[in-house]
This record gives sequence, C-alpha cells and structure tokens, in this order.
Amino acid sequence: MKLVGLVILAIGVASAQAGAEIDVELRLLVLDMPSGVETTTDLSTLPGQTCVAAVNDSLVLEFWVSDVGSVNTGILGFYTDLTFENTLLHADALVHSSLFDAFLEGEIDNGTGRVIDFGGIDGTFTGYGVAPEWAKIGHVEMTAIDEGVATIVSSLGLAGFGVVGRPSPPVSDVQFGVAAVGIPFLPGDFDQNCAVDLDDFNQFQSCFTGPGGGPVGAECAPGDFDGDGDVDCDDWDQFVVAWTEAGDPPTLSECGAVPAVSEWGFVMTSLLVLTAGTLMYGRRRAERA
Ligand SMILES: [Ca+2]
Ligand SMILES: [Ca+2]
Ligand SMILES: [Ca+2]
Ligand SMILES: [Ca+2]
Repeated sequence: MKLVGLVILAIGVASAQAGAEIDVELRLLVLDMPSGVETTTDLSTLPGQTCVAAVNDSLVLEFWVSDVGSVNTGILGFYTDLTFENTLLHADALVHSSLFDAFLEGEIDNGTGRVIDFGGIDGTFTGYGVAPEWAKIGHVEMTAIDEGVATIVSSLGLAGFGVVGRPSPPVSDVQFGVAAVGIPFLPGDFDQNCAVDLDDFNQFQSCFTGPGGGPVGAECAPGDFDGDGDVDCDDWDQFVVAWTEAGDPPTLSECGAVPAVSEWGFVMTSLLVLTAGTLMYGRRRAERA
C-alpha cells in the first residue's frame, strides 16, 4: 500500500530548482480538542486553539494543508513527519481525516519523539485545499507530561505529497508548519493569548524584582525566563527576544535602553582611550621612580 503511495507521490520529493514562492503550505494547530471540521477558508476561526497546556492535559495537534500561491489545483495527498520533545509531550493516537482517506499511513515513536509519515491520499483523486481553502490531513492526540516549552516541527514524510493535474512542486516550495506548547505557560506570555505584546510588557514591569529579589508568584512566573526565581534584567534580555509584535518593546527603565551599535562603538573607544591613558600614566610614574 505504501509503495503505491510512493509511486503516485514520489515526484513530490523529487529535487528541482527552488521556486520563488510558496506553492503548498502545511500548518500545525494546537487545540484543546478536535476542531470538528475538515475544510475551512479561515484557520483562525477554528475554536479551541491554544498554546498552553497543564501537565497531564490532553491536547490535539491538527495538520492542515492548502495549495497556495499563484498555481493552485488542490492537494491530492500529503505525508508528514513530526519531531517533538518526548520529555514534555507524549503522542497517544493518530486520527486521519475523511478527506485523505486512501493509502493511510502513520506511526508514533515516543522513544525518539517522532510521528512518522502521517497522512493519506484523496481516494477520489479530485483533491482538496485550493486556496483560500484549507483541508485537514488529520490530527495527533497528545498528552503534556512535564513542564517546559515543547516545539513541534513538521517536515515531509517518506511518501511525499502530490497535487492535482500537474507535477508536484519541489519540496523547497512547500512551507512546513511549526507549533509551540507552553507547559504550563510560554515565557513572556502572561495572559496566555499566544502573543508577547504590550499587555505582557506591563505585567513584566509590575513583576520586576531585580536580581535575587524573588521568589516570584505564579502570576509572575512567565517573567522569570531563566528560572532563577527573580525577574531581572537577565530575564528582560529574553523578553525582548520573545516579543511578537512589530518593532521593539518599550524601554524598561530598570534595565535601561540597549545601546545602539554606534553608541557601543563610542563606549568601547572611550574605554580603550581610558585604558591606554592609564597604562601610559602608570609607565611614566614607574620611569620616574
Ligand atoms: Ca500552489
Ligand atoms: Ca500575551
Ligand atoms: Ca536573576
Ligand atoms: Ca530570572
């Protein structure tokens, strides 16, 4: 069965010159429970999407594909591999959608933190997911097993992918999805809305303790990026990196502005001049003595 899938879809993994645009896209969605639909034109409207789970919570990872870009004929089939942190997540079951219902494949390996070749082919050979439509390949039922930030990364499975009525584009034209789950929270995201924005900045500021000023309560735990019990400028450095909005976060007065490169250049030059001056002064004193 797998061989047939390979024959049909092998062209999808054939190497070809890289195209300029994304032709096929795979998205990973983390939800509290299965969305209950298999096609949609707006993934953001699916209910129950989340980026956090408590230890022992079950969650669902859905796989959605769409034939996007300028040439869109529909997805005939798709097989994907996943990697995830097996110390944080446990994959329990694979559930295929009813769209890609032929040549079903998929295997869970919790020992290495992988889902292998999960997917199928549309048995009617008509295809699904011509943009703006998205079509669901299926979902993985998972359990959060320990605290941390789990990252789930998808790539192309052995059986590849196929599109309707044209050669499959090169895999370099496929955009693969990633997802993150904070167990029980994502650092920096105090209000658990899956973004690190101005509301979170305000909370970071009010949680600020300075070095060694903790311990911090649960409401301030998302601000303690390095887990050393305080919320200080070391944590601020990581908050700036975690910022998800356009531009930079506001300046945090306690940590000062990060000097621009040109200012750093001035600071370093000043230090060099001072150091050189001190050395010369010291040498002259030594010569006089
Ligand atoms: Ca396309
Ligand atoms: Ca937030
Ligand atoms: Ca600290
Ligand atoms: Ca800290």
